[in-house]
Amino acid sequence: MVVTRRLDEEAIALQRQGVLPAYAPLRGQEAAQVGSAAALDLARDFAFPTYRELGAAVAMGVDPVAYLAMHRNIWHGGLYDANVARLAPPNAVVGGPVLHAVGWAMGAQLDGTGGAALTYFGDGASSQGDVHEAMNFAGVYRLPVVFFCQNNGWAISLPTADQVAGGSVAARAAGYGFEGLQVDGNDVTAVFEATRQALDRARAGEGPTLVEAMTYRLGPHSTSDDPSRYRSPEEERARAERDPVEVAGQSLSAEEVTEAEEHAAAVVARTTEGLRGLQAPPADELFSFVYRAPTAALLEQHRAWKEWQDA
Ligand SMILES: Cc1ncc(C[n+]2csc(CCOP(=O)(O)OP(=O)(O)O)c2C)c(N)n1
Ligand SMILES: [Mg+2]
Repeated sequence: MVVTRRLDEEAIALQRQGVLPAYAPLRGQEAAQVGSAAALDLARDFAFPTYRELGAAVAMGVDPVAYLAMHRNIWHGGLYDANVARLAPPNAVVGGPVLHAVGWAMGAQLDGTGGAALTYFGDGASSQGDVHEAMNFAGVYRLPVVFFCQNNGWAISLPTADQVAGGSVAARAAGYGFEGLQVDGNDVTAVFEATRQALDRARAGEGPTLVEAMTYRLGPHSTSDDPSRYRSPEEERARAERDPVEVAGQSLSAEEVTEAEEHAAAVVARTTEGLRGLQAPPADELFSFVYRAPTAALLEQHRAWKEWQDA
């Protein structure tokens, strides 16, 4: 969580310095992300992130340079191998990862591999039509998937209360025929336990679970957002009192916290250097990864593109 917090701060600084064109901060959501991702069995499971999942990537052992490469905007998604990392590329389509996770879970059920999918999505995404369809499908087929909602209070400038009727996101699960529960998203142990149990049930063939982690986005929606336009400093201050990194730190000794900070500082230094040094992959790769074998139309586009490039 400390590595995540410090990397998140550094990513914002790098955006301000013009190294990253844009970044989506997660300050306040470290427990939700780290606790849930730590519950995965990386030999069998697979996670599907949104655009705000640096903490999940860190907890899954993904190289932060490869993850943050997406924010350098030099290539689609991150530069890590999703199959090795067991983490799909970051997905900026609101609700998008939920569909992918359900598709993956259906594959896992057919293959009998025994793994479960864990999908991230927000309180705002929970109102997206695609998400309802994905959850209903997962409920009908009893797929091995955990729907992990980070309710951070806001969908950009829209508060949860203005778009979630029925009391909670978790309450919706009943309509799809599976369990929905709320957990303190600022308590890393509680998040870990709830996710671990949900993943265990999914792998045991007991179907999906919706976990709604109640947390708060302490920073802006993105580096181009100004939250003071839609919420008060009093609200932010009150919510900062349950800062998940500080909450977790209370169960550590001063030496352990120092050790974590030293480790984080080293990771940040390495990541900054790596990100600054990243070169864009050859633009030709635009064509190489479309189909396994290129079509005639694609070859023609590639030829025309080369001609334009060389002109
Ligand atoms: C399909 C789609 N619609 C709209 C957007 C624009 N958009 C980006 S983030 C966002 C709000 C998402 O809120 P939430 O799901 O609560 O996630 P959070 O950003 O709080 O993590 C919107 C509307 C988008 N990226 N994709
Ligand atoms: Mg939100």
